[in-house]
Amino acid sequence: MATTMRNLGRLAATGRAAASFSATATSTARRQLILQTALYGSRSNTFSYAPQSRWFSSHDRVTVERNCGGCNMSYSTAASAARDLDEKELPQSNKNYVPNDVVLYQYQACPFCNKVKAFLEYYDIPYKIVEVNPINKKEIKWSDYRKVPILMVDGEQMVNSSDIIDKIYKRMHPDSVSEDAETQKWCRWVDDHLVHVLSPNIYRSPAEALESFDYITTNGNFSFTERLVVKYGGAAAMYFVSKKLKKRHNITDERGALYEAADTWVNALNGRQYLGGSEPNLADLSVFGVLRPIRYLKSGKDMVENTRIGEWFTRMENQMKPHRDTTLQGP
Ligand SMILES: N[C@@H](CCC(=O)N[C@@H](CS)C(=O)NCC(=O)O)C(=O)O
Repeated sequence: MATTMRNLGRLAATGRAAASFSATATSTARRQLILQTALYGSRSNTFSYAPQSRWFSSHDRVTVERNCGGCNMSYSTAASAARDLDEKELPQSNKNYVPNDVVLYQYQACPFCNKVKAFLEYYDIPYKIVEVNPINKKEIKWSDYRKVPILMVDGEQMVNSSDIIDKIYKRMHPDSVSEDAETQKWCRWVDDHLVHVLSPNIYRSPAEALESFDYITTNGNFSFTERLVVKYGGAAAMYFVSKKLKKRHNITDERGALYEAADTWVNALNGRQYLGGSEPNLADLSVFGVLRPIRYLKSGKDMVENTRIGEWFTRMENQMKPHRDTTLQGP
């Protein structure tokens, strides 16, 4: 997806799509930023559970109310979403190491952020979320690292989704040898292949690009004006960029590539409930995490209808523990 961002930036630089943003953007750089970052930025003014709720992680069971002007924001939490910590239900390893204070800086729809969230939720690690505004990124101004996810773990900054997961996993399993070759192979497949199939699919047609940007902007951390500009401008831009991405990644039929990836994954399961056997492992969590934001978009629905991935996906959804720290921080 970093490639997506670079491509998007390049396209923006040509000015072809940037014109769409001229209503509010104050400079070319700003327009570029909007384009570059709109892809996975997301946050809602009001999260409440609704028909499309399954697009969201359990984190979103939080109810968020935000003043439209963006000045006053109050967050209330759905206490029912908080799940009592029952030691007996926790994976054994979680009893050894549980970080105290975990804060995830994210874009709601970012596949890499969702990988980290899937990991935290599976291991029932409470975390706070800071939704980053993808245009000014002011929530991560303090960091030299300019991407998300950033995970602060008891004051320590962790970056890069795979590294974050590996680090925490190793702390939770200090005595275990590193992940087996099969798990490592499929974790790499997620980063090297699966993520590249997503953009050409979710921006495949003007209607799908608009659907994706509706999701992104409805749930992203944008001002009212940014939301409108990014929704339509971003959809138009990404529709064209996704065609370039298809070429770059040698994809001729984007849906075919998505279906093939989904069935390749199911074949890898080889009859097992999860790649990890009777319990998900890090590869299960990675595949699930990156697919989660698209699952209830048209591309994700098509994927489930046309491949064998649905049952595994539902099993994975059921493995996620409700997000237990309902604190949201934002501008
Ligand atoms: N390899 C990184 C990739 C992270 C990444 O590319 N994140 C995107 C969001 S999906 C990003 O922050 N792009 C830069 C930007 O938004 O300006 C990871 O796995 O965490």
